[in-house]
Amino acid sequence: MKIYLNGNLVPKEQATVSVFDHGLLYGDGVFEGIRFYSGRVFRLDDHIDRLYRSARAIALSIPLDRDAMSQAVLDTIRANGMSDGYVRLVVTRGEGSLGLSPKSCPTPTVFVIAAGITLYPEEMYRNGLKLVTCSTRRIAHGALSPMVKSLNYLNNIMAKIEAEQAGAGEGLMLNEQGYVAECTGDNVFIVRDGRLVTPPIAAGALAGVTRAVVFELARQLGIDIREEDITRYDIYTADECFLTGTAAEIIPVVELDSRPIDDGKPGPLTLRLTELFRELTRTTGTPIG
Ligand code: PXG
Repeated sequence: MKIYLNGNLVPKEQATVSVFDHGLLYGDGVFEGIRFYSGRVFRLDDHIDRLYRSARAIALSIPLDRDAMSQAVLDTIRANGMSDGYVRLVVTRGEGSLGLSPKSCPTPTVFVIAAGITLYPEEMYRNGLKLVTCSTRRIAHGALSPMVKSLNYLNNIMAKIEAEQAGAGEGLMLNEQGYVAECTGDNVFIVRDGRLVTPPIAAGALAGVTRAVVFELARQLGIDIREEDITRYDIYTADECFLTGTAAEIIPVVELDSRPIDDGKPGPLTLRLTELFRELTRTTGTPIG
């Protein structure tokens, strides 16, 4: 396996980062997770844009321009001879001295991994997954913008542990006000009276790339789609529910907190969107070359 590290493609064994890297010491950095299908990278520009927005928000200056960064992603995939898989793109504050200040970090560390990812077993795509509400709240805007895809995922990890301990496939995260924000690594949607509803970004949802694709698909299908604050009640009583994410794609949810959603089976609109999404991933994207 070849890894892109600071401008070079090196064997995995040589792809090492200093123990003084602030990405490791403080979680100071940003990342993206990107998929490629059938030799094309899905929504590469959207992911690169979000990476640069995340970096700007934490005052981290990425030492490559967007085109060079996109090229690094494509080069890494090509060097590994893959046509389908997952890319992890990470930019950290870089190596520095002990102490929080980024002033001691002159050069950010950039690395790109191309690998496989399976987030949920295939059976969950057919039968749907179960959610539980986590007591760990989604990070508040006043603490660190939840829009930043930073290397600080500890609160989501705590929520994931809660979900796993409860035997659920995913954990639902609420914001400080008690409204639904999202799941630990996915956005959440419900179907109610033929309409799609998802929490607004202001509720603490990440501006998901897959979430945006669902907005496009809904418009194509002529289905009304809205961003509205929702509560757990809205999920308990929804006609359908599903999650979206780069790793998860679109996955049906059939239960929340032991309450079946509608008849406890994946809903028809969820299945239709999944079909259209899969079609898009097979037919669009930036060619690996
Ligand atoms: N919310 C959060 C908190 C995320 O981290 C999403 C929503 C979905 O966004 P996209 O753009 O992917 O549609 C994410 C992204 C993992 C993993 O290992 C999850 C994500 C990214 C990378 C890895 O579970 N989710």
